[in-house]
Parts: sequence; structure tokens; C-alpha cells
Amino acid sequence: MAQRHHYLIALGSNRRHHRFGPPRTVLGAALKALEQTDIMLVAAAPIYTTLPIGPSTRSYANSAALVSTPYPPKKLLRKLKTIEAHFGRRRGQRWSSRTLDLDIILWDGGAFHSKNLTIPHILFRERDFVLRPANDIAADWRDPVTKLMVRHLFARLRKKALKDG
Ligand code: A4P
Ligand code: MG
Repeated sequence: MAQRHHYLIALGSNRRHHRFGPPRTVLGAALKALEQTDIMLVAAAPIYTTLPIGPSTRSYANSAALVSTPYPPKKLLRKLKTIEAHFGRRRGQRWSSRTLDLDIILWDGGAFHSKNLTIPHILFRERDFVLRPANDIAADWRDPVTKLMVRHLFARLRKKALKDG
């Protein structure tokens, strides 16, 4: 049997879908869609409503999921892009409002880098909307770059947010 990998995936939505409804229920449906023949949903974080970072003015629904799959990183990314497309995500609109965004944050294989994919996700350490749900389901996962656990990255970010007011 092929070796299985664990991945931490961040989910985000800030646009309603004509069939799935508002962002919160889009994420609920996306968590179900993640579970496929070769992808097992191990844990799902609660769904949070978060303030938008960047140009979009609509608030987001954000969550995180742990999955187990035999897919290597690039193949999992392709699967995630297929799911995003199924939820009506249009390409070429970086940081614009979106029905569904699925990012690979960490995996159990350490650091990974290719032309179209970098793991850990380059911005995840600065993002409350990623670290909060990640901390619910993967607090003891270690970032291979800083060697810090998710719980420490989250605590560090919260401390910084308090200090910056
Ligand atoms: N790519 C490289 N590394 C990865 C990775 N680890 N996971 C490439 C997924 N994709 C990765 O991503 C663009 C390309 O990055 C992909 O085709 C892939 O080859 P995308 O998801 O198509 O575009 P994007 O989401 O607009 O860009 P990006 O950089 O993922 O933006 P973010 O970081 O997702 O930011 N505010 C709140 N409150 N909540 C949010 O969820 N999200 C964003 C988008 C901004 N503000 C937000 C939120
Ligand atoms: Mg993305």
C-alpha cells in the first residue's frame, strides 16, 4: 500500500455560492467535498468569521482540516484546485473575494518547494485566520522552518497583536 501523508489545509470563503449558500455553509460543504476515495478527513476545526486582510471588504469564513492521503503534494494541490473550481472559484483573481480558497499549510514531509507550490505556506505564520483554526486541530505540529509548534506560532501572533493594539 502507498505511504500515507498527513496535511493541514486552510479553508476560506467570503462570497456566497448560488447553491451552497453563504460562506459558512460553503465551508461546511467544502469539508465534505474534501473527503474523497483517497482523501480521509481526520479532523475539522470550527468555522470562524474573520475580518478581511487585504483589499476585499467582505468578512470571511475560515477553518482548517487535517487530511490523510497517499497523494504527494503536487497531486493534492491539483485535487484542491479541482474542488475550488467545483465551488465556482474563478482563476486569476489573486486576493479577490472568492467562493472557496484551499491552501496547503503544512504536511508531515517537512519543507517542500516547486514552481507552483511552497509548503509551509509562506504567509501562514502571520495570519490569525489560519493559525486559530490550525491551533484547534494541529497545535503540536511543528513548522519545519522556524521549528516552532503551531501553538507557539499562534501564541506569538496573539502577543504581537495585543502589543500592536
Ligand atoms: N501555491 C503556492 N504554495 C501554495 C500552498 N501552500 N497552497 C500557489 C496552495 N497554493 C499554493 O493561490 C495562487 C497559487 O499559489 C496557486 O495556484 C498555487 O499554485 P490561489 O489560492 O489560487 O490564490 P490566492 O488565494 O488569491 O493567493 P494566496 O497567496 O493563496 O492568498 P491567500 O494567502 O490565500 O490570501 N482574510 C481573511 N480574514 N481570511 C482569508 O481567508 N484570504 C486571503 C487570500 C486574503 N485575506 C483573507 C483571507
Ligand atoms: Mg489560496
